[in-house]
Amino acid sequence: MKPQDLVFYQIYPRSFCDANGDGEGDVAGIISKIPYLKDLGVNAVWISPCFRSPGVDSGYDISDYRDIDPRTGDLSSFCRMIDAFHAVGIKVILDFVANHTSTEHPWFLEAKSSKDNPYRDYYIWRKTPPNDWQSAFGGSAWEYDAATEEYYLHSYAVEQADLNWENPKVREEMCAVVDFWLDLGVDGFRCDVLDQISKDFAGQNGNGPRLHEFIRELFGREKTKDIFTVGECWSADGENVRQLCGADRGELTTVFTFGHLCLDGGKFTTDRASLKEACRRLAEWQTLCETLGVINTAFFENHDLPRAVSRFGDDGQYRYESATLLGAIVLLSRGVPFLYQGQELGLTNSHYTDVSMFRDVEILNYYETNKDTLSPDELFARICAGGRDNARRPMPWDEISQDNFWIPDGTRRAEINARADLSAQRSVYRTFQRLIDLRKAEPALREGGFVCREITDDRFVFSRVTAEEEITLVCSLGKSTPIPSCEGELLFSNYEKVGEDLLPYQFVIFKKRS
Ligand code: TEU
Repeated sequence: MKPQDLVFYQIYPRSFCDANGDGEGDVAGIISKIPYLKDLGVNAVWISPCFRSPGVDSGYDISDYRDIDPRTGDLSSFCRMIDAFHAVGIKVILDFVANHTSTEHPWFLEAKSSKDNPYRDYYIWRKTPPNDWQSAFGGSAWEYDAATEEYYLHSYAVEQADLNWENPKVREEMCAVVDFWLDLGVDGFRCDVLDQISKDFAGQNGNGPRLHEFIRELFGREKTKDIFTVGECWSADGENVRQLCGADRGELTTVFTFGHLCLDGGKFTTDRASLKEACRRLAEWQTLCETLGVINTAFFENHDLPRAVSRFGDDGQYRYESATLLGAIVLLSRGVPFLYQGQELGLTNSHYTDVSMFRDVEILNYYETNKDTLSPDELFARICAGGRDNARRPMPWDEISQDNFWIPDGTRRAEINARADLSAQRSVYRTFQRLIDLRKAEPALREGGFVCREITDDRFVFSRVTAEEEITLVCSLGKSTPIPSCEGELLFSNYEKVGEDLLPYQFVIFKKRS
């Protein structure tokens, strides 16, 4: 199967489905929802980390790469889950967290025990910090260890120590981790902050000089030649992407880049994000990747991002319309589309006014750093708009909230939940289903070129084109606006009627023979 034939759905296990009622999503819960995913039409899932972990960064701080966290399940249930996905034709990729381990990982416990421990060099130690790198979650990225009188690097939380990829033993260990999961049947990996594994201590923390060599050492092997890999590469520009994407050269199938989502104002901002600007950048990136001949990804959401319908759409009156419009943009784009759990229900951000509602280390650090300088209203408004917990609230399967869940709910569950959406006349899920079906039915949506027709304040129009057909998506970016003249057969819209004007957040899809 070609990468473009895949439609991915990201599962964040802790918050997906709690089958045993202990307050944590689990493997049994995921298995119970396979029919729901199959019906939606996705044919691949990315499972966020649920390996053994102290849980400081919700699983991205791994203390055992080869075991499943007991809160989520165990290795044998996890393997049953992989088989159950495969049985219905859904591929499974796992998160591969290569840049850092938990400081509870046995390697780090050994490493910090003494300077001459054989594991010392698995991590990055310095007598004095060689630069002023900051941790992504705030504060210096160098942490002093009083016992051995050196600093170690942590690009993320203090409890996430960066591995030293210059050490060949680390590279061997990481290849062995990849092989362990391939032997258990997984189809590939989403590689967490992969562009940070090679360091350039005199420059930025990313895209170091040995990055491509390290990636080829991991994925340029006989055993890895047919797997699907997607690297999370925040700092990649066109040239980096050209080098990174090339499974035939032992590098990656594709990458996640974030240019269309890193808009002015930063992460914790209440400034309204511009849908037009996001579309403009997305279109630019689509065109560039096509010119470069690489496979790109298409997405608006993941477990680190606020809900797209709240950020770019209208999560009040036009929630159904804007959620489905954003879905249409992703699912009709060039490359490999990724949906995030709950996006298919049009889940929204919620508003909270008490710090006890949050669990994310990034939010809590931001809160601590800013609580004395910002007013509580401003601080909560920022956290609620940009915080990662928006994506990590429990998946609302029905209207009943679970009191003992690891993260408090407080979402609009009574109104927005899977049961309600599936029986609603205007169901976000059903519209996503139709869009996925369309992508499967129309080669142009998988193989076709990307042609941006128009981006104005009011409209975004693009076509996917092959020698035989042309499929055009016409979007209202929020207001009523005339439909530009589009030839061809009307396939469908997220409104019942298609008139002379597009209505707010309406999309219309046309098909024409070339
Ligand atoms: O994210 C990398 C990353 O850069 C984000 O942490 C980003 O800086 C932040 O979300 C922006 O607000 C990956 C994972 O997706 C994330 O969940 C992890 O926390 C992080 O790596 C560390 O493993």
